[in-house]
Amino acid sequence: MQRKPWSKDEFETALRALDRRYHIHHPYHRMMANGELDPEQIRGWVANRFYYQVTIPRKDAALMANCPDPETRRLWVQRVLDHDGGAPGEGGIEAWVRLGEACGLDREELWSMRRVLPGVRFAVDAYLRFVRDAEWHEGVCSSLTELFAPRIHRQRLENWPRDYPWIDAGGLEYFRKRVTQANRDVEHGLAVTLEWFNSAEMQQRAMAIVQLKLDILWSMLDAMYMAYVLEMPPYFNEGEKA
Ligand code: AHQ
Repeated sequence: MQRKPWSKDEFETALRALDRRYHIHHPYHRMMANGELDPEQIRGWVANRFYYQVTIPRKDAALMANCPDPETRRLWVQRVLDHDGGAPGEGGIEAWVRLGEACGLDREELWSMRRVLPGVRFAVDAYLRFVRDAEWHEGVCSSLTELFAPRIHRQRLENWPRDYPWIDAGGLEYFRKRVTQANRDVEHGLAVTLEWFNSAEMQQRAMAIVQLKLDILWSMLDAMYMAYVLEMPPYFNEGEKA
């Protein structure tokens, strides 16, 4: 157990070392990066991640509701606008709908949430509930998996046109925007986290919070791997003799 607090540099190094558990290393994501996913497996990922995308601004609004500091809310509200847009047809959720359309999913199918797997729903709902109930600095800390996000978005921008030429490149706009938005998010989120979690015990708490979010992201892909790679969606064996 850590006895004295890390310096800010040591603390940041410890947070960044968690990249080894980021979902870029999940088998589903490795298959994606190697061009091994078939169209149905891509559509399953897009449709399930849509539930995560529409939940992010609700998570951010929940954090703002817990935060008494106008300066922080003024910065954090940008995250809500990034997803909800400034007007109809704008924002990250709309860009994700366009990603879905480019992959052969229509708007109604995405918004119906028919394809969302129980494991994905549980993981995403756990994220929203954590932030809704957490002290707001802990909510800020939980967004720091985005330390590792620019790399995963750049990887898709590089690989998808080569590996998934059947997907119109215009659908990748979401990933393009996230590279800069994630960097901006992290600049603020990391500064708040390094400043606030200033005792050894609090820094261990911060590490556990980021681990929780890594578990959330990893579990989402576990559910998708079972369903779309192993072809064992929930209750696939219904009716078999026990
Ligand atoms: O598209 C993503 C996004 O808008 C966010 C917000 C942020 C948060 O507040 O937790 N995390 C996040 C992430 C997004 N995309 C994921 C991906 O793999 O495309 C990565 C994810 C994250 O790392 O937390």
